[in-house]
Amino acid sequence: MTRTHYTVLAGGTGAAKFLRGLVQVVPEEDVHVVVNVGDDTEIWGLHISPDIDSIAYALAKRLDTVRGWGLENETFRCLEEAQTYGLPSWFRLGDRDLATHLARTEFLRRGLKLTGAVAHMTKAIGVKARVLPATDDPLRTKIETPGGVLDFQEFFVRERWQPQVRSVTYAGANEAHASAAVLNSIRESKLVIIAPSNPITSIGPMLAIQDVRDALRCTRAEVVAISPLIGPAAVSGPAAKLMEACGYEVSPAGVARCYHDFLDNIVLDTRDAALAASIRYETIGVQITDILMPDDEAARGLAEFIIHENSTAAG
Ligand code: FO1
Repeated sequence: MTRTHYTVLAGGTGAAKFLRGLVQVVPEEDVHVVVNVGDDTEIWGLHISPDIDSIAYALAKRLDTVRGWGLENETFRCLEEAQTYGLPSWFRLGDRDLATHLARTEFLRRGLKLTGAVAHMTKAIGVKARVLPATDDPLRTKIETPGGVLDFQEFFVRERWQPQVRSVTYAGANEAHASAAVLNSIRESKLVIIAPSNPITSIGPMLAIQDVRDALRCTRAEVVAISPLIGPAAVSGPAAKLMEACGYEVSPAGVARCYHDFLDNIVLDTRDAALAASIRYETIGVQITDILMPDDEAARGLAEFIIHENSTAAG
């Protein structure tokens, strides 16, 4: 059977940028995106799926690329009004973004699974790629701090990722299963790409689902990860802090170790070329290029590099 699609494991901002590049290089319909749901939360009774929305909005060219989340040209008048009633306003739901959360919550209430709701909604906004929640089961990232256990959004947005982190856990992971669509996408892929997303809170929750990890170990496709770190610093967000808290070396070599049991290749930034020898020693291939994506043009360049470097394996 000819394998025609590319599978990308994705979190939010970094993955969204990369996907904008990838769909300039391969047909968008050939892209399957398996997306983290560990960041999902409930605000004002609405089911919020931040990573799914960032990916969908980016592919629909509607993402606010300056903020890295939500819709462009957004207003927050409902949020202001909600404050009048004492509703929490630390998580900024935009007026037009609210329609997305209302629609998803309504579709779930009618009995659709998250996968079905997302398929319907992404089609409606013109996304041709398949956007697949990693699981339809409840899976939530929990951050243990000295002040107590926080949901991911409480830690990331409300507390601006300042509290000390004692541990990270994935509530529901042991009971969660990946959908058949996710497993088929990984197993039958031409190439699996791990986006430059936080290994602990964006990719980690998906790897905590045993089916997903097994599919990555067993797939015939090569698996290539793009480092979300340059040297010891995250390109954006708390990846470095969380890796350290989870006992990983804070470097692209530490990222490779997070994925050691299924990773074939890792893409490092030119500035980290000196790390290549130690990673290759662990039998993971190293590919070196400029991994920063300040704009769509740079993202296209990175995607082109990855498809080209891994095209023999992809067949
Ligand atoms: N990120 C923030 O830093 N502040 C916010 O108020 C915020 C609101 C928000 C609303 C909808 C949505 O889909 C995402 C939102 N995000 C916000 C982004 C989100 O917290 C993170 O980018 C991801 O969870 C990390 O990948």
